[in-house]
Amino acid sequence: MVVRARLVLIVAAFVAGLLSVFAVVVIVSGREPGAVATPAAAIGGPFRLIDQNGRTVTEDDFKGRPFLVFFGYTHCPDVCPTTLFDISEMLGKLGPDAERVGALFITVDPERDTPEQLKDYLSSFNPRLTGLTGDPAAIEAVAREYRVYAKKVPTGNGEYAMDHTALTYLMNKDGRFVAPFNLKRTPEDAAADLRRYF
Ligand SMILES: [Cu+2]
Repeated sequence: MVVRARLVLIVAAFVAGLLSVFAVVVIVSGREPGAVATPAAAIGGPFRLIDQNGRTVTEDDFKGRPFLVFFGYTHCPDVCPTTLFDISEMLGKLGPDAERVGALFITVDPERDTPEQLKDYLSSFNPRLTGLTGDPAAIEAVAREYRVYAKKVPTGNGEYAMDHTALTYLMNKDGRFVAPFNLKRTPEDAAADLRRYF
């Protein structure tokens, strides 16, 4: 229950942040139309990370395809595996069209989530998932761009968990943020929704 309550808080904080971005845009655009960044521009951005096969991956690799971004870590007890399972089910429903989307799992725990660890972990999920890690500075930078909250929480014996934002971001084929992507529906419905952004 504590974990759940904490996650609710994290999501609430994110939504509040998002709303304030929209509010600022509305206020600014009221004054000076045409010279304003869209809210979409406020979330996401360039990154340079390493995938589970040791290859360098940047946002350019997803140009022309909508993609989902989820931040988490492989030692996560429930939210990450559940989300990755839901994304996997949806990718399965896309069939061959799964090649037309990206699905990124970016670690907030680069210390433990090496490319090898990601590869091992992701072998339980849809092979089209891209696991991404990097040096702590690169991870911090991409988390900041996506306004992701992540914090180490010691659990005793030198072990730790990570509190983290548990949103799945839908980015369009220009790499711009569209909206949080809803996975709490049938994989068929989620897949149909994603197809609208091909
Ligand atoms: Cu998690």
